[in-house]
Amino acid sequence: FDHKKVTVIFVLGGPGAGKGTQCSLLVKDFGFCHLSAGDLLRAEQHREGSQFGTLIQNCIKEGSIVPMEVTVKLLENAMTAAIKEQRSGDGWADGRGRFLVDGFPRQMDQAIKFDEEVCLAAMVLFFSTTEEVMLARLLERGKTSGREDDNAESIKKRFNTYKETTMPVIKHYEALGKVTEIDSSVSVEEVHTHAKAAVQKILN
Ligand code: UP5
Ligand code: MG
Repeated sequence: FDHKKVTVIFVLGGPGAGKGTQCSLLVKDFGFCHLSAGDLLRAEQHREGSQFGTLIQNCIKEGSIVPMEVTVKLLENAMTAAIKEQRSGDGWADGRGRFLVDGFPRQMDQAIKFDEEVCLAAMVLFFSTTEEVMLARLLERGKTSGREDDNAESIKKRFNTYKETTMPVIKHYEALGKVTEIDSSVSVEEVHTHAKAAVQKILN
């Protein structure tokens, strides 16, 4: 993608840190197109005729990472479609597509592939809180979410993958000076105030 035409922000943080919640609010503030890698994978899992259904289902339940080719392709397709339709609101007012890429990249190989083949991200929003907080949120959400990975056993595996595989990605972008870390232990509104200010900075 032409860097002059798109602004990509990666949104990272542990399972249940509040990535999706905050992205929805930033969409309203700035007219971003919100692409959740997890949501795209879940949609692909249930798409009739998909050859990846079982693979995705197993990875999600085990909290492991789906092979990057699948996820990068889904993101690329979604971005292309959004640009074509000029989907989302104000983000297109200045002729630029604005994307919040939520829950991606969560493994170094994905990060490198996306940087090289899709585009460079302008910044990384990193929502951080404790495992205790994340566990409580996920178990609560699990009562109604229907997500196959919102159970104690899967959550434990997701935490491990996050620590071992995704934290190095965050460290990588930190070394490049791209990360803004936001404490997401506090209320949705407070987290949003900080996230909004951080995004505003790079859009100016
Ligand atoms: N909540 C949110 N913020 C709150 C706050 N400040 N105070 C109180 N409550 C708050 O929030 C979680 C819950 O907490 C909600 O009930 C919310 O109301 C409440 P949410 O905003 O949904 O958090 P989020 O960080 O988005 O949590 P999510 O569970 O979506 O994170 P994951 O990273 O685990 O899930 P994701 O969908 O990104 O990935 C799922 C799986 O897909 C991965 O485990 C992996 O197997 C696979 N995957 C890949 O293989 N590759 C990828 O690139 C991406 C995913
Ligand atoms: Mg999410």
